[in-house]
Formats: sequence, C-alpha cells, structure tokens
Amino acid sequence: MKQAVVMEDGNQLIKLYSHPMSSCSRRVRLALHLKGLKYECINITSVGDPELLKVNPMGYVPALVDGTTIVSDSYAILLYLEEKYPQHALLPQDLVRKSINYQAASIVSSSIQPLQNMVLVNYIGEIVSPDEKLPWAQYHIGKGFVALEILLANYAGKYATGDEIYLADLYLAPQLDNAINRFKLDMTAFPLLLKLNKTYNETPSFQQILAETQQQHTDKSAFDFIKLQEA
Ligand SMILES: N[C@@H](CCC(=O)N[C@@H](CS)C(=O)NCC(=O)O)C(=O)O
Repeated sequence: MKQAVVMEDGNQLIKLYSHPMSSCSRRVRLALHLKGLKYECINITSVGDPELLKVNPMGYVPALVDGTTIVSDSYAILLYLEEKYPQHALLPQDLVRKSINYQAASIVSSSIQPLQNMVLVNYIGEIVSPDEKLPWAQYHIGKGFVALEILLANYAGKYATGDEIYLADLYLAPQLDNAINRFKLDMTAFPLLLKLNKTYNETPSFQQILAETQQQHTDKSAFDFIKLQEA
C-alpha cells in the first residue's frame, strides 16, 4: 500500500482509490468535497492492480483508507464518512426524507449501475451483439429512472429530496451524467430528473468534481481499467 501522507495536525491524509470515469468514485468524491475533507486521489489504471486489491479484494473502485480504517464500496464509504465527519450532513433529520434518500441511493447502486457498468455492457456486446450494448444499458437505466421519477415527485425541491444536497443527489448526479452523456438516453419521459441534472450542472461543488473528472479523462492510460469502448 502507498505510504500515508501525514498532515500538519498529525492525522494521515485520507486516500481514495478511484477512477476518473467511475460514477461510484464520483459519489464519494462529491461527499469528501462537500464535507471539506482533504484527500489524496489514487487513480487506478489497470484491472487487478495489486495496490487496489490490498484495500478491496473485489478489485473495484472506490476504496477509502482513513488512518487504519479501510472501507470499500461507495455506500459503505459514504455511511462511514457521514458518521465520522458529520459536517455537511448527507442525510436529512426527517425520517421519511431520510428513507427516500436511502431508496434513491439503493435504486442507483443496486438496480441501475451494476447493469450498466462497462464490464457487463462490453460482455453483452461480445456474447450477444455490439448492437445490443446501448439498448441494454438504456433499458436498465430507463427502468430505474421511471422508479426514481415517481419516488422523488413529492419530495424534490431544488435538489432530489428538498433544497439541500443529500445522499440521493450524490448518486443521481453521476448516474445522470452516465445516462445522458455516455449512453445517450432519451430523457423525455424524465422531466424531474432532467431538471435535477441541470441543477447539478449549475451547482459549483458538482461542477468542480465534473471538471476534475474531465481533466482526468485526458490521461489516456486511465482507460485500461474501465474499458471505455463505444457503448
Ligand atoms: N457497489 C460498488 C460498485 C463498484 C463498481 O462497480 N466500481 C466500478 C466503477 S463505477 C469498477 O470498479 N469497475 C471496474 C471493474 O468492474 O473491473 C460501489 O458502489 O462502490
């Protein structure tokens, strides 16, 4: 594992194993940014990277190292960060709104992202047909978006569950970016999600993570990890 960087206050700098194209990593990067936490971003560039396998035997990003604590999987990382660093709460106090945040995050993390990750989409291209890659991804994202559009209808304000940025937004923003920019999903049936996407694109914290991501896109070596063939 890479040697820890020690900050002026004696604490070790948080390390995030990440990938510029990874929507799961972007959820965590948004949380770290909102909570004002400094961190070292370690970009993983190859499948089976031994450094990554040491912190996440699944070999997926993101994985976070905070002192002696190692957490992988964005959901676990976000809940860990929320308890350890309560500034800029990621969950509202109100139990119903909190449950809406849990549901929105779960829909994205369990019922959308795993079905549109590039490994699976490329596998569909190989075993079925390259022409099936886009329809496959669009179908599964669309199915989740139908549910999200209904779920959030009575709760959305400026953001997904009110006028503050919460957990649901951290899941939605990168997923919307994938849907619209990578998978060219027709968003006509999802006016609320489209409105939220516009808000995210106009919100400085989201803009900053997006800009960093785009900057890292220019590092072509990063593409071996998530094979970004044309979907
Ligand atoms: N449930 C995990 C999913 C992690 C995941 O699928 N990460 C993707 C990037 S978003 C990845 O590492 N892909 C590389 C691979 O599948 O080999 C999480 O939320 O962190």
